[in-house]
Amino acid sequence: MKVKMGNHELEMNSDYLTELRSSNDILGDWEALRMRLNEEGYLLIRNFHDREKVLEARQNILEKLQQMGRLDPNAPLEAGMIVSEGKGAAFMGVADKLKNEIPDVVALSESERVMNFFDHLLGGESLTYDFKWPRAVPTGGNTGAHYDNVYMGRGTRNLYTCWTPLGDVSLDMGPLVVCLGSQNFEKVKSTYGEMDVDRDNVEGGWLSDDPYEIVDKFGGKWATTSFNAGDAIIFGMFFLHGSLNNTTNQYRLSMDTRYQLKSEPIDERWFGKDAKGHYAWGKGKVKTISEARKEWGI
Ligand SMILES: O=C(O)CCC(=O)C(=O)O
Repeated sequence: MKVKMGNHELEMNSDYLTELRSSNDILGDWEALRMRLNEEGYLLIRNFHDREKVLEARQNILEKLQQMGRLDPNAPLEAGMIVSEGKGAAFMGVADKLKNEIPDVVALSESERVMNFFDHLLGGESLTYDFKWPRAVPTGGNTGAHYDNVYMGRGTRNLYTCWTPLGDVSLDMGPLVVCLGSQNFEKVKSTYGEMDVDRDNVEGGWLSDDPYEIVDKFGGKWATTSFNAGDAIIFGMFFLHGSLNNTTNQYRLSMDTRYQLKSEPIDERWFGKDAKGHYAWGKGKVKTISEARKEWGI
């Protein structure tokens, strides 16, 4: 099967793209899970969340999209069909206001089941960012390859992203795609990976929108899968990822949320009632990623 990432077509099960491996075989063995996360860079867990709670969160976000006039009024709500004169993406990063607007989405990210998992995985009491990134990705939408550290690297490095599809997300709906091995791209980690978009003001923050360029230049292999509601994938701050294009006329709904130990330093931008988020990025003189990459020698 062929899929798209930006302007590039990739063949599933080829030299450039493979299937993600699930870690359900070692669930409950915390040492094994930590080792796998460390060695492979991610944990894909099927039925990580209570599927019913994910479907409630989906309903919640769909109702919100309907109120915003984003959905085709002639299609069933559950399909999340985009209105024909679609306005593009919706949400993409919200703090306190969200708690009232899509409470079931926020509750899912902070559920006892999720927090218990991170308490065990991290070996202590965990916390989650107040800021959440729910996404309604339209037809043609995708995310280019990036490390999350460039957006949230001011606190502990022992910080994890959990990407949760809010519904079943097949390959043509644009699921998350990760670059296996990118946790070991030392030169990329110490240059691009140490960038801070609010300090360095580099356009977009993506290392590249070309999946072939990454593999040919730095190594690794892309990997993705079809996700079902309930599944989640967890990875650290230095693991290149993005998403495939959504080629359907339904919104791809997902959320990405962050977890760390309570005892470790936090990145203040993402906490509190008035979490300021990115405050300087995109303002003033912006550097292009190609200029920055030239300077870094990558
Ligand atoms: O959902 C996407 O398109 C991108 C998600 C992402 O970049 C993340 O989870 O950090």
